[in-house]
Amino acid sequence: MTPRRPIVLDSDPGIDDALALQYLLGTGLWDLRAYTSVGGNLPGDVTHRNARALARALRIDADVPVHRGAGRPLTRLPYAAASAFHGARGLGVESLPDSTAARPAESSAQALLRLSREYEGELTVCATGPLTNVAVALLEDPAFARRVGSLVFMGGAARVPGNVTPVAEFNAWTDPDAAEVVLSSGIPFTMVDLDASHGWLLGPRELAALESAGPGTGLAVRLLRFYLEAYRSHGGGDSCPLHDPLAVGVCADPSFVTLAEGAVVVECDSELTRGQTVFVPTAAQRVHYAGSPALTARIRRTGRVALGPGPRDFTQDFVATLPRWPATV
Ligand SMILES: [Ca+2]
Repeated sequence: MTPRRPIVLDSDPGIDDALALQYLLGTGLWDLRAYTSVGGNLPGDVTHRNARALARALRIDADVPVHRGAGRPLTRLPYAAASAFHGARGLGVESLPDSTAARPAESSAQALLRLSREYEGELTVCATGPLTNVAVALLEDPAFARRVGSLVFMGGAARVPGNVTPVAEFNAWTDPDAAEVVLSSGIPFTMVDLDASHGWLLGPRELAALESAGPGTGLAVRLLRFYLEAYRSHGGGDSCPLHDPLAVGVCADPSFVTLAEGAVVVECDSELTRGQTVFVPTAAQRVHYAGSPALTARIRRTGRVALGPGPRDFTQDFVATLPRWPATV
């Protein structure tokens, strides 16, 4: 049996964040060293409470510390809550009891920095909310970028429209400055964007499969019903994307997406295009920005960017994996 690899899940729960956590545990592939919350879908105090409650519901709160993260974006005003998709308190209509575990003294960024030293070159960081915590870690210690083995994050839109404005995806829009700090840092990143996540949908058939899997997927089914209804009422038809779980999937197997190498530059100045993630393929570097030494240097910081779904069926894997880690509620 291969040893489980160290990972931190950094998230802003959030319905699909909750599903991502259960999926991660269900894979059995990971040694979850910390669950770090960040403000995003809702303010930081709410996402932290949700993260603690989810850790309890998924029976990990005695073993996995849940750290509190950034309470606001780096320079922007606090979040416009995404309650329309996630519910007034972030987890549909659920009100899960808080964990009784002690609250760690370290912030999310401090935990990320410590773990990057303990597991230098080996640590995977999976971020499914705005990149504020990762940016704070990088601002405190830029060498975090070279100690992290791999950063996989859900966010951005490379070649498709955004989902909060015509050009911007929610996480990148919420804290564009943090995203730019991260993507210009040299950290080995994989961007799991709307280009890919809109390719792996969950609909009534998959919901029925999860429902028949027993009580351990009851919480996930209730959350998904709320999420599906939100997508339906926003014109999404009868299915919803699996944004955050897909990012967790890609940490273990990139073949769930189709990747290309290049730079991603985040628009931070214009209010019109705030949070737009401009993908500059590596092959195009000599063509673009010839007149700008600053941009020419910037686009040398490259990573992997998903341009669409990949050959392996993520929706199927998600439905098969979730029941392997039953929730208590
Ligand atoms: Ca999220």
